[in-house]
Amino acid sequence: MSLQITPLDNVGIEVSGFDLNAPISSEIQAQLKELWYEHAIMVFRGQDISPENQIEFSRIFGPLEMHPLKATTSEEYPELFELENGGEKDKFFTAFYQGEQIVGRLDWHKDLHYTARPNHGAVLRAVVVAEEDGLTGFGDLAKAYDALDEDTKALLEKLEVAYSFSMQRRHMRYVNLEGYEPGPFSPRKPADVGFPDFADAVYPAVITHPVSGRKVLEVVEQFLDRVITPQQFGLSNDESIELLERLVAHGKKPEFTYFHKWQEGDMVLWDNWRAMHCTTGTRPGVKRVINRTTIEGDITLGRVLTTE
Ligand SMILES: O=C(O)CCC(=O)C(=O)O
Ligand SMILES: [Fe+2]
Repeated sequence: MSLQITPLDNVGIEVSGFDLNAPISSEIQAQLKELWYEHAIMVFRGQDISPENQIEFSRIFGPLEMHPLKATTSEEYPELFELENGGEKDKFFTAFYQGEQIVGRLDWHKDLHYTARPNHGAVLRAVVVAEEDGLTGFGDLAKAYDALDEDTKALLEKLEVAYSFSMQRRHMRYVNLEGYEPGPFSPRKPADVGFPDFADAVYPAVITHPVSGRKVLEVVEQFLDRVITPQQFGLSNDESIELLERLVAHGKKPEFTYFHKWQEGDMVLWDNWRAMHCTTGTRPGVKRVINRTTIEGDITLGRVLTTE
């Protein structure tokens, strides 16, 4: 048995040539892990995979983490996080974009970024495929970093960026708010969804991937708030804002991103230390179910801000 690798559009790979339901040899496991570090985003198609097998497969890449939002984990399989559109909870995730109601749209983000200790990765498996929309986007921030000019790279070595957790999208400074209106049931504060009020998390503007050693642009639109003390590094506050706007736009360029259009039997694994992701959402009433497993982050990449 040997793995076949097909590049996806721009970033990531599709991996085929093995059966996810059969025992996976330690040799193949090692190859899969290596590919994960090399490409960050991996798609598997046409797999008729059970929840147990998803959990077992995910463990190849590290110990699994339970998600803090207990209400959305599966009762039977605590490692599985169930993401559902088209059900009772839709109203809490519904907002207006250019006058259109959309359920579950998420800006580009890294999971648990706001804790300073993001999970290492995650696996998504399509359980019910939305009849339209419901794409998941992935962006490779190592490739985005590599493509920056040398002056920007040198500047970023000196800078730190802060992420400020908030429940209200309109409080986020670097997402596109044009034509956005929250829905009547959109959560307004962390306690509304059982979250603590996280303190700001700070990261170097460029991190070194703990395993591969690659440099990763640590600038992602969701919750992004500011450069820490920009004047100490020769930037006015205005310049630091323009820099973050430029970097956010850079990371989202088509050449660093891939949008996965789900089909039945699809599974996607990504490296959350390197890649960001987003979701396009669905129209109200459209059913979409994804099962997710989370690979623990055993390293703190940022720091929780206590003093500035
Ligand atoms: O529903 C999706 O496609 C992904 C949602 C998401 O951001 C996540 O699972 O971390
Ligand atoms: Fe996410």
